[in-house]
Amino acid sequence: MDRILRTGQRAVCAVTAASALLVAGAGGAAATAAATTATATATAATITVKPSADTTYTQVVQDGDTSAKTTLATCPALCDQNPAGERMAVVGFTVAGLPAGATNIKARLELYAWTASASTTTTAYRASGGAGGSGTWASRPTLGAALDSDTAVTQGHNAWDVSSAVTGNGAVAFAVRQSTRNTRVYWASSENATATARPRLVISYTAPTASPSPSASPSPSPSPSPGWRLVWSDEFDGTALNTTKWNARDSYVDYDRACITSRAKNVFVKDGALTIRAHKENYTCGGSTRSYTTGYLDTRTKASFTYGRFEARIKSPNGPANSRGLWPAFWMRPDDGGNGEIDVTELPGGSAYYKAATAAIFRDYKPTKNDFRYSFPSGHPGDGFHTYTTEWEPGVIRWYVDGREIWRRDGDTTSWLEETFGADATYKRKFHLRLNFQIGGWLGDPDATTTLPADFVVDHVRVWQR
Ligand SMILES: [Ca+2]
Repeated sequence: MDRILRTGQRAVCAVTAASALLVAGAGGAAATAAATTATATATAATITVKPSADTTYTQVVQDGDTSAKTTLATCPALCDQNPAGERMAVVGFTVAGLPAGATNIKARLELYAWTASASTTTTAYRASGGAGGSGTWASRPTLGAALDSDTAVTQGHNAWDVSSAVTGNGAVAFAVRQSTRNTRVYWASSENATATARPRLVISYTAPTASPSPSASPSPSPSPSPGWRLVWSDEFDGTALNTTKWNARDSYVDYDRACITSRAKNVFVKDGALTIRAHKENYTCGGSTRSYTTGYLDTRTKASFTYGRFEARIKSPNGPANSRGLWPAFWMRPDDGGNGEIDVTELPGGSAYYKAATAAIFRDYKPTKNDFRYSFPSGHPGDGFHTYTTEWEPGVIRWYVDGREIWRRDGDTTSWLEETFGADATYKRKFHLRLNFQIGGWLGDPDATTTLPADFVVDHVRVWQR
């Protein structure tokens, strides 16, 4: 087995159910994202964020409010005639998908109550963490300013305006306290069996520009902000792969159902673009015959970078049907083969995945990772060329699709970011680029409906640094 490929194992890449819970839109059916064009240059959109954690903090631990997580409870200081009976509900969210430059951001915290309760005042606060805590009163989060109050509880969803606490992507937590009516109010938690009753954060915003229309043929992509200097690129303008820039591998990996070949049948440059073409054909590699062939490029020993802006303009082969088991990706691994992976984008096919582009970073493959599935507000990665960009800088990594920021990670979100992607004087790490087109694996193998041959087309790859 090729050691370079083996050290880049990524069988655990891409999405988990947990990450799909963070943002509506992931997984398609959960989507409540709705985009409408307000003007030629601004787009109004809504995203609904599901809780990453929640709990009830209570002074009366024996009543089970913190363990019966199908509900959250609130109650004032004198609750059920117990003077030490206060409970508050704390709910955390990880907001992602707000584009850079979004304006008119409005956020509404919604909790579902099973029973209406007149003359019951509830107030939402910004909470400093604590949503995933033990639920004991001693460990309750610090509360910020009151954000919004309501004087009655209605059966169904109740809403508090928490706009001032949501200014961009990242983690945010809220506490709801009850100050009148000396009886508990029960709210559905994120573990409630009724999915539609679970807590949610509904965010509306105006995006600065509309999505560029995908074109059928290669064309320029969004320009980077000033300060970035182009240091490496391949526009794929020739008639053959430039092997001074790329290694085209002949190999195989355990998690890929295909044999990887450098044949022109699998990897070719034509009409200004690179194509990695997967075929259904019997081929022998590693002493056994597999049913597919594909291609795999990397720049190891030819181009490696510490920090930079990494971009590829890509057309995925994956549409809503006939794409199961097809998994193109543009990603990076360190030359030293150690910890760390940056996925600029992964574009797995299949009806459950084709709408989203996955951004991810890995520390190791145990796996310690952060990942995010970005669902296109309209269209999908396979409807034309789209530009996928990652800016890796000291202390922060940002991801963009078609020039819009979709996600970022920093030391606050990711404790191991600096350890894995930092570059101090004694441990300056260089990462090389990878383009591959995996067939099958843990998101599903191709089935009888999968259309092959299939083309993963790359118009360009560009790298900038500052
Ligand atoms: Ca090109």
